[in-house]
Amino acid sequence: MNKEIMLNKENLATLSKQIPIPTFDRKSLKAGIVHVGVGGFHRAHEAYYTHLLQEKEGVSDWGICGIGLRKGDQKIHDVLQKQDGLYTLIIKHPDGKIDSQVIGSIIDFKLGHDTPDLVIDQMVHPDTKIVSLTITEGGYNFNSSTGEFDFENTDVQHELQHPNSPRTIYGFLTAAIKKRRASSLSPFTVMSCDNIEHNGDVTRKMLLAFANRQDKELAAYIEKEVCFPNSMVDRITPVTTPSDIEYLESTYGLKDEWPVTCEPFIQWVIEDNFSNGRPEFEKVGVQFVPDVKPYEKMKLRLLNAGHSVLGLLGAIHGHPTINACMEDEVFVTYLRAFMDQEATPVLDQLEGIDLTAYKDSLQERFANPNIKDSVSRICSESSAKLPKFLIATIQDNIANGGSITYATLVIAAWCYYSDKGIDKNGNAIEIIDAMQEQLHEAASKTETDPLAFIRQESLFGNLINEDKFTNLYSEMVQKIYADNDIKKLMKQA
Ligand code: CS2
Repeated sequence: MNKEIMLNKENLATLSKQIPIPTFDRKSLKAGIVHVGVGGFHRAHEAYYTHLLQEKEGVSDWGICGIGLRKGDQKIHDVLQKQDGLYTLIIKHPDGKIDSQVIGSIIDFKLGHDTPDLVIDQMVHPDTKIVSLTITEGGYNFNSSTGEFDFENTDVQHELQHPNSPRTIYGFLTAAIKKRRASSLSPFTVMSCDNIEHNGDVTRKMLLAFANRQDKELAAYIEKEVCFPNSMVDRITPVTTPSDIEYLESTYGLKDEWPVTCEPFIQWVIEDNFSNGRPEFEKVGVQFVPDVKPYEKMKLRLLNAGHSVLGLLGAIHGHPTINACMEDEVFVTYLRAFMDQEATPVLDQLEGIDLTAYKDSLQERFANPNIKDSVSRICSESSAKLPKFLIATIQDNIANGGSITYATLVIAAWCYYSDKGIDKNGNAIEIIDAMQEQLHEAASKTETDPLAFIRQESLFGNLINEDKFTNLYSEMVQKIYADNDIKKLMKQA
């Protein structure tokens, strides 16, 4: 068998015989975008759109410098450095067709925990016009129930004392904005690409809260000069598996240590609100709109919440993937009932959007049998996701007198999942959550205090005082604990 060819810039010409490679001039690219959080999603979404724009227009101002702020980012840094920023995007269609191509928009990578000064310098560089973020829902450091900045965070406390050794995104952004200002450079745009309602407004509010404690004058400058566009981002991007790496080796003789897989669907709706110029992303299908809020709410409350509904119920039933859930009629019916009867009635008016078609398309996307998106990815960090994706819908329906049955069963399933960590067949479930210990501790009191889990105010706010919710939840959670037959309860809902 032939030896595989390593993915790097020297080998691109040889590889071009097997697989599409970047055809634009990567050497002349400047890092106009500094991106924090180079996970699979960024590589399937913003970096892909940026690649498409290069392919189409060959503009040299908009390459990407990746940044990792956490120790865990070392691996992606090492892989991308070794591969000269190149990686393969594997797009998996529902009919089994697979399109793979090498993406070339990432041109550099720096690590914040290792070399904070280099990260700040990169953000301060005159070429930098946008700092974009995919730092996950939990990375924004706000209290879910109050929406206020969490000053208790020890990293935040450290950087407030030591502004020159930042640790969180807020320390880095303030240090960089301050330096740019001192050098009379225009500020960059801060562009959040995370699944948070009003993601730009939230980033702005949190950064201002932090900056106000650190340097009030700088905070006033940020408030006046820095733009934070809100955006809705969408592309289902499962965790890369060893079989994806093997697929590239056996199909193309290509050795890529960390490719990305995703679905064909892609969407980015963003407000045209930039401090210092922007790429002409509209040329590659990005929608610029005056107000993105209705779109984000629709996506978070239907797609992301729908994922969590399937993920948590699927996890305790024993379905390994989202598409396995969608092969199960009980799950499909349940998902649609949740979307139609609970999520849709509390969405805002959306002109020109056919919600029925949107929900139909979500069902098709979830059912894509080649994506194999694990329920464990969906359930990971539920404590940061559910308050916005699902609990907000329960709260809105309580206020409106609407149905809360479908969403409440999911909360009861989340309690059981956090407590027992096993599925119906007794198999252990891998739980990944920054609040894992607290969740487990609260959930484990359920047998003596059925409402223990929902007493966690930072997640559930004042729902504990809503009898409609507590009565239903209490009944459901006790039924799950009695025999863990989630499908029976789903059918009864
Ligand atoms: C998922 C999202 O993390 C989750 O729970 O719902 O990652 C989802 O796949 C993306 O937002 C799709 O755009």
